[in-house]
Amino acid sequence: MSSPNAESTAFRSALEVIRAVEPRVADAIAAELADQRESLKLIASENYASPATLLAMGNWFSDKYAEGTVGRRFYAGCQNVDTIEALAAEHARELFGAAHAYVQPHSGIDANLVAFWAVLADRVEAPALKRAQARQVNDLTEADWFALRRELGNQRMLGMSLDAGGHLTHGFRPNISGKMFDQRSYGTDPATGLIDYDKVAEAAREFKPLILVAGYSAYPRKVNFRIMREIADSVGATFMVDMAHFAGLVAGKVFTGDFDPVPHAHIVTTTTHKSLRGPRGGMVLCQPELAEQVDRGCPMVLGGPLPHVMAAKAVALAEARRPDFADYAQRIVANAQALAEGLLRRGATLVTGGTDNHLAIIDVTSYGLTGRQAEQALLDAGIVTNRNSVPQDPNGAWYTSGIRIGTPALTTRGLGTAEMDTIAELIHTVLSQTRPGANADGTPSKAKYALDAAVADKVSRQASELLTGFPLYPTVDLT
Ligand code: DSN
Repeated sequence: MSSPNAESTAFRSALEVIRAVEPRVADAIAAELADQRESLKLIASENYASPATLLAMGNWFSDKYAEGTVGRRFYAGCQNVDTIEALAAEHARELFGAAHAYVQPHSGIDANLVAFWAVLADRVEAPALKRAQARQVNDLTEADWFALRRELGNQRMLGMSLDAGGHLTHGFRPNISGKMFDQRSYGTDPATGLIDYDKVAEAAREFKPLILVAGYSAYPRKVNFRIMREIADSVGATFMVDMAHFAGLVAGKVFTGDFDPVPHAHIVTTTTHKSLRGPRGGMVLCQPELAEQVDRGCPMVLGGPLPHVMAAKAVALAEARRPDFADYAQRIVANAQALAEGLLRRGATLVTGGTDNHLAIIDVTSYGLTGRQAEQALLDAGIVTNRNSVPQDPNGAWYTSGIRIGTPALTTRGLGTAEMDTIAELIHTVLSQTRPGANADGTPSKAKYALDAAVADKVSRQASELLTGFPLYPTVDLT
């Protein structure tokens, strides 16, 4: 434990040093803390990293180029970067029981790109190169590569569709993943909202993907990774899981057995800043056979690593190995379920009828609203959420019909199930009192809405009062 005043002193001193150069930056940093302290944050992908994690990022590691990986760098003088990268990887392997960990990706998308690249390099380019036998890689023309790919005949990805809760990088056609791969998506059962594993198996049999992707950014249920692996094996696909959203629940042993992706997947990607509560960044875990290609992520896919962020990853992963993190992970889910139950009791409609992870999706069409209208109305009342598609969304990916809510951040603040019921009441009050607006020509608007200012003010005050009992970063006093 650091001494009681150490954190206040550290942040105050940092701001003083920054203020001497560009006071507006120091002011914005202080304002961000004040805003975060005041807002009821229900964004499922956000959290509050520890002071130790935040402080580990502000140092000289930022000045160092370290392309390559531990012990095999393209720059001299990386001995200290080696130390922190090896430490972060060791904590990741131990925490998740993984054979190999690569802690350089700058974000979740970067982690996914490294994974795609590693699978392509391992399963497409390596055999193709073997066929090219005596020819040198540098001698292969672009036409040679295309010919080899065609010959090999498989650069296909099967992932969860965006409106069912999958991520853009799981093969959404306009995204780079949808350009790199011929893609097909699996959705959810229209009646239950749940993944239908028989349908996934059928799609896999028809499409024969090179990569089967599981994982989500807006699916409120567990995924059975043992079944998904069996499906992948049945068609010879590499099984990849993007656990960015629920990595904290895996780390905290809430998701075990069939629901822990690490023993089942060939390759697992994640961010480090969501339920895992680390610094903003990404990470790849994989089976030994993919390790060599994954470790070539930088410079083959990524720009220079961010050693200062790897230092913070090492700190946060060490924190996640402590017993109290398991308790935190359990509370995240208990809170999400209490919030979902509170909403259902008040008449809200939730995708799949509830949750067994850290998030829930409210279908706001039952309140006569689009996601865009609901998101803004809630924000007016001091409740920060984000709009999200629902399966087969009639309002498309911009306006949407859903609101995604999640509990990792408020759980870090210490709120519990009783407070979740109060929050359900506040959300329901706002949504039930918001009216959809109209365009100038009288047609219905998907963006305009009306919410009585008195209602917004009252809810906002109630949200602030609720938060007063749960101070954010209580050990940090900037005054
Ligand atoms: N932006 C992340 C989320 O909110 O889920 C995914 O990229």
